[in-house]
Amino acid sequence: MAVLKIIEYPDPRLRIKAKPVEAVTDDIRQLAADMLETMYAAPGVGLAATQVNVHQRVLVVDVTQEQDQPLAFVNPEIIEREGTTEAEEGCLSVPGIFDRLSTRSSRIVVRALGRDGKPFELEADGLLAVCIQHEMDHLMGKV
Ligand code: K1U
Ligand code: ZN
Repeated sequence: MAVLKIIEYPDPRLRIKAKPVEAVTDDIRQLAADMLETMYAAPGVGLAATQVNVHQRVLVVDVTQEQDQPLAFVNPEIIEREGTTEAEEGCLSVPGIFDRLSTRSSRIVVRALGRDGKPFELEADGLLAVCIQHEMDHLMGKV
């Protein structure tokens, strides 16, 4: 595994819209593993492929204090959303700012492919829901 370089605002590559992954190959699995290592090293609770200058729809999150529940999402889409929440957010691509306020859906259901290439759905709320929405913004080229 490897710790990758996280690109920082105002790098224009953060504005590139990621493309769907065509197949979950060993390269994609390696990318997800490297992204998790990069996220833990930062430290952070999420990371989008865009932030390591890979413009494919892959994101990773782990919001546990123990850092023992890594999740990887390939081609994520939000298929249900409910409620709103005011969230304090940080961004590893905007170092030094950890309290930007945003309005997010408070509960979401995400559909994605896992590292095994199989589809799964995950219901999320709290920090996990906020973090997934933040990473999906990165994949759309939003900072
Ligand atoms: O995508 C990113 O820039 C990562 C970002 C994700 C995020 C955090 C909080 C709310 C929404 C999205 C971060 O991980 S910032 C760092 C952070 O939150 C953190 C750092 C150390 C310990 C715990 C959290
Ligand atoms: Zn961010």
